Amino acid sequence: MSKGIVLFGAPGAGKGTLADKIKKILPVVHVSTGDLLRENVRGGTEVGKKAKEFMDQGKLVPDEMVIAMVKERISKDDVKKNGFMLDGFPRTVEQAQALDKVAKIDAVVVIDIKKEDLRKRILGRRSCTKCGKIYNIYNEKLMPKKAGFCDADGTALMQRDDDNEVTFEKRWNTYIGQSDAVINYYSKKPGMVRHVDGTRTMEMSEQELKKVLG
Ligand code: G5P
Ligand code: MG
Repeated sequence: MSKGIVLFGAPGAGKGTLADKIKKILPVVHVSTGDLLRENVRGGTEVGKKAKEFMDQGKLVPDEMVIAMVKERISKDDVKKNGFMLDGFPRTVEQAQALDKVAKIDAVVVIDIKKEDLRKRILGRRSCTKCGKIYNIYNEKLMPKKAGFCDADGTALMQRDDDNEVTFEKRWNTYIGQSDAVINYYSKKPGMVRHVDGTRTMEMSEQELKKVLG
């Protein structure tokens, strides 16, 4: 049966990186609201123009915009067939309630990490605009082979507009303001929330991951 997975965690916790790992063991469709919003920003759409103001300030994009975007994406055939893995959604109780009305969630994976571990992750992150692959210039294991270019397709890597000290601080505060309420919401359903240690998600074996995902 197809799965509904939610990846939850602070900015830079490793949601996108863990999603890549999970995709190798489960055929679920990776839906990152941050990536969808950035695609809209790059494409100059109305959604993108409105969203950019919030994103650049490290604030949440209004619920109704993000909920509509996710509903549309998860109604597509690939998701119906293979299930989904949401990355960065839901981020508010309102979003979680809206999601419950249209989809069944099997697991909420919370990536636990301390704020002091996140700075280098955020400031050193680079990503490929073509395939989405994520790198980190401060970590030998996560560096691209050729500085500035994607290993997979040779595209020039980019740094996100919100990956700077000032916006990170705001994104962190936004996360702290909403995270407990969302985790409490899902904790009411026994067994739903599964915590993973964000300092060692890269080392987690396939077996460990499968156990977490049930
Ligand atoms: P995003 O795009 O969802 P954030 O802030 O939630 O942004 P972010 O920054 O994308 O999350 P991540 O995906 O959790 O972080 O982390 P990642 O990219 O995988 O890893 C970060 C860095 O650490 C990388 O360089 C990676 O190589 C490295 N790394 C990963 N794992 C490890 C590890 O195990 N060890 C080490 N040493 N390094 C590692 O949202 C952006 C904005 O969009 C809007 C908001 O404005 C938000 O601020 N938005 C929404 N607004 C409202 N509602 C929603 N649902 C929204 N979703 C997005
Ligand atoms: Mg991400």
